[in-house]
Order: sequence, then structure tokens, then C-alpha cells
Amino acid sequence: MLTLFHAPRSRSSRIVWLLEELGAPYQLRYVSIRYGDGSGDGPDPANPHPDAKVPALRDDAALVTESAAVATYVADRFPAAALAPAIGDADRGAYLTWLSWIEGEFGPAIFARMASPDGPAPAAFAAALRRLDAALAAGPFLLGERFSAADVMLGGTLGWARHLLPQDGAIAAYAARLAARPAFARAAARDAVPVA
Ligand SMILES: N[C@@H](CCC(=O)N[C@@H](CS)C(=O)NCC(=O)O)C(=O)O
Repeated sequence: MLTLFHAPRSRSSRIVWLLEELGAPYQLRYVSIRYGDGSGDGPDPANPHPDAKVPALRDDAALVTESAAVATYVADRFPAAALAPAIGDADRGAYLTWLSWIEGEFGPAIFARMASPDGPAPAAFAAALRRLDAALAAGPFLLGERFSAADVMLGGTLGWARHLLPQDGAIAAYAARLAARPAFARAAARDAVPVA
């Protein structure tokens, strides 16, 4: 049984969504973190993440952290769901590229825009949107017709950053398409700590 160490409205929310898409058996362990706005309590001694962040995933003795690694790990772990092109598949390279790009390039570009929300967009943010627009022109998903874990990771980021993004066009339509998925709704229902 997988255990996901999770905090509501955080990077681990995307992993809840991905586990729902995969149909994976998992349990959630809610941990407290210090959010970027200063709210919340951290570090939580129950969190095995070396930096007390989320997501952290336990699979028996294995501990996996870093969002792209966790997404890669769980999507490969449940191959029947076909959300990760296998090693040797022609789409594997593009898939890994997107997973890394979302965390390594797109996330920082979003934070650059958040730091400077008015006026011209930072070059990295504008470039990231151009790249997504170009990819989605061939859509409906990052790998064309093929939905993958990379779409979940990007969809989660687009969701919390929607106020910074174009309100219409290919990116907005893509974000709406992803948010309409049943697994997204199931994950949203599990995101917050259940009220006892
Ligand atoms: N590089 C990590 C970043 C994880 C991260 O910063 N998570 C935030 C929540 S979105 C967190 O746990 N913050 C608590 C803290 O910084 O103490 C990843 O991609 O998983």
C-alpha cells in the first residue's frame, strides 16, 4: 500500500489526482506544512520528507520525494493505467521532458510572474506560455492524443495559477478539459483534511 504524505492545496494535491487517475490503492497521511503565505505549521515530525515538504511517498521501504520523481514513480508503478509511456516507447522522451519541464521551467516561470504580476510578463513566463500554446495546438494533450501523468502535473499547476494565465485560448481550454475529469473531482474531495 502506498502512503502519500499530503497537505491540502499544495504540490501534493496533484499527486492525489494522479493516484486517482491511476486507480492506485493508496492512503493519505495529512501533514502540516508552512505555506508560502506564512500560514500553517511546520515542520511536522510525522513527515518523512528530508525537508519536511510535500509530496512525500512511501512504498514499503522506499521513500520518494520531489514532485517529478513521485509522478514518474507512481505512473510507472501502475502500468495498466497507461499514463506513462514505457521505456522504449517513442513517446517516453517527450513525456520525461514534459515532467521535468513542468517542475524545472514552468513552475519557476509562474513564480517569476507572481513576483511581478503587473506590467510586461517576465521573459521566462512569456516563453513558457508560447511553448505550451505550441504544444497544445497539436493537442488535446501534451503528447497529442495520449493523456499522461504529465497532463496531471501540468493541470494541477495551471489550476492554482489560473489568475495569472490567459482566460481564453488553447491553455485555458486545456485546463478546463483537465479539470472536468472525474478523477480531478475525486481528488478535490479528498484534498482537505476530513472533518471528524
Ligand atoms: N521541489 C519540491 C518542492 C516541494 C515544496 O516546496 N512543497 C511545498 C508545498 S507546495 C512545501 O512542502 N512547503 C513547506 C516548506 O517549505 O516548509 C517538489 O517539487 O516536490
